[in-house]
Amino acid sequence: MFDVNEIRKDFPILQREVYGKPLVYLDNAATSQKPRIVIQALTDYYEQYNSNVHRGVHALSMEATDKYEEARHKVAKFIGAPKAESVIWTRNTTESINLLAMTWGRDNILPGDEIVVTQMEHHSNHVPWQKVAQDQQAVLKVIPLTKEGTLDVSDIDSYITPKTKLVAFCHVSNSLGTINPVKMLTKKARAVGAKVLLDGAQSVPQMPVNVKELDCDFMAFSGHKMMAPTGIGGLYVKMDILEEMEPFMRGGEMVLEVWNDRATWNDLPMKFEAGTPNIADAIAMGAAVDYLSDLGMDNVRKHEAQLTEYALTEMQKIEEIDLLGPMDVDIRGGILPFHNSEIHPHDLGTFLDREAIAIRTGHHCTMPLMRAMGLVATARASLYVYNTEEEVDKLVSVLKDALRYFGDGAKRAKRTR
Ligand code: C6P
Repeated sequence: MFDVNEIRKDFPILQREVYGKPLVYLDNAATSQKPRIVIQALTDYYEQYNSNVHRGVHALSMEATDKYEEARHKVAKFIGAPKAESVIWTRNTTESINLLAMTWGRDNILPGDEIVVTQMEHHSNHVPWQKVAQDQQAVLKVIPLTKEGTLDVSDIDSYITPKTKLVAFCHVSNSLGTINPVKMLTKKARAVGAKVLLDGAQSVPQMPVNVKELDCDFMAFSGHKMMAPTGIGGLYVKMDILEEMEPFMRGGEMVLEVWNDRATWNDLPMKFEAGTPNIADAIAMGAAVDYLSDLGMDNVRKHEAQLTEYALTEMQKIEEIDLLGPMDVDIRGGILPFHNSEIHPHDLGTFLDREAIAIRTGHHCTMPLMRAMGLVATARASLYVYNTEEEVDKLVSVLKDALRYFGDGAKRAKRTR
């Protein structure tokens, strides 16, 4: 394992104070903090070899191209992709899924086909499929949840049927923390000839993820949740599918030859990367992957599971709140949503903020899930590799102060499950 206090020294922002108090950053599911080597990779690019990729014959351009493609290799290896070309750079998970929906989705989902998502999807993995279903006269099916916040697979064969073309689901839910049974769902999808899209936005940062072992056809992920800058992410597509897919955007870099009336496409992955790409952030994502690989993703997950277990134990002692999501850390990531029906989560979030504790409040871009749970919003703390038990203690202690401050109503309001 690693020494968390040593790790913290690598993140300049964790040394800062907010309102004169040490920052307790527990909003990692929204975006993670960045280690110095990632920030340095950005500076190095702009100070030493800033230039365009795949275009120039000059030294700077070749250096930038090498570093940019090297980063793709690192990311591919990190997620277990057999080939670097099967990873397309995008801005984030949202863009990855939209790219897939507008290319593969439109070309392969036909009238009467079925797309299956789950009740815990982020809007990014729900709304694009609504659009494909509407446009293609296909049917969108939603796998429901148990009251523990896991997928209710008791009737799974009525959701994944011979009409299913795609099963799209999050590996880890951003609103519940639930780790979904990828292998089981993939097996079900395979049995009916459907493809599988994994939303890895919350899992790739937190645990070893290997697309080959998981046998998914597509996986979307965001750099900014795994220590890389904002504005860079990836879409993994199985090579044989990617070779058949039509381009998403058309323009420079993605073409091989262009005539007045037609064009042919460049090799993979350039075929899907029209225009000047986000070079600096891609290279910095390579640095983020180096950092995480040095820590070891097994260790990252172990730390997360231990801290989550600790946080769940401590937070369960607070009578006035409901903790949402499964209580078994084997099927839970470091995401801790909680709720009290008498106190708006924004009030709790603001109270915590005054003590320099950063959490997220709201619907977390999962409105269908909130609706299914009969809630409008929750408060959510989310952990990462640099968080400590002391920070969890601080959260618990200030949360108790908040509940006292907002009064007796808080106590009465605990929902009965
Ligand atoms: N969830 C959260 O606070 P983007 O914004 O494209 O990088 O990621 C979208 C996304 C897709 N799927 C899951 C499971 C996610 O958690 C997210 C982002 C953030 O929960 C911002 S809403």
